[in-house]
Amino acid sequence: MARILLAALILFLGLPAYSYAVPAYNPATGHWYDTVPGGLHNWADAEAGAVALGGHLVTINDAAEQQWLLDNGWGAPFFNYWVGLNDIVTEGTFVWVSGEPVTYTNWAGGEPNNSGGNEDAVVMNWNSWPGLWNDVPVDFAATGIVEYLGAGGPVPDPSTTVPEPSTMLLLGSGLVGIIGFGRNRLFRKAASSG
Ligand SMILES: [Ca+2]
Ligand SMILES: [Ca+2]
Ligand SMILES: [Ca+2]
Repeated sequence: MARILLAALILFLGLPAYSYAVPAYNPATGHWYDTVPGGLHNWADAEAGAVALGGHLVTINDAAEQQWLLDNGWGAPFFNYWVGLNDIVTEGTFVWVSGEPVTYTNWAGGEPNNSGGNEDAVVMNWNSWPGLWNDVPVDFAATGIVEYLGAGGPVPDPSTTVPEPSTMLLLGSGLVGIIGFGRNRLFRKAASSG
């Protein structure tokens, strides 16, 4: 019985690690990220969707940002995500659509290969390799990741926003007490199952 309770508790406590909350904020870059809505798009439509939200397709500036994306909802292999890198203007010269300089690359082996002579946009998570990049045709269908500009970001979802302390006080001490009681029970449970 204790084992079942412990397993249930581990499952309960572990759930947040597997259910990603997007939009997501990366404290290292100070930017918000989200999935461009509407499912699969060609590269231009994905970028247009990102601009409409107030950003661009993601610019991966360093290995830390790449890893952060993998750890925060965009890490599944075979799920191709558009990034902002492209060589649409000059074949072989890759630039970020955000205008930021190329300071980091994470190409899959043998890429970019401009296969068929018309691969000018870049997806990450190519094949079974989380994060690795491949140049593909611009009319390939993939999901876009938007990186918001500056400190800008999406309007916070009220259902996931933690109330300010002053709001908590207005809600009354009764509710606060219930939350506190629930928390204490949870922690006691965690402590007793060891
Ligand atoms: Ca970036
Ligand atoms: Ca190309
Ligand atoms: Ca390629």
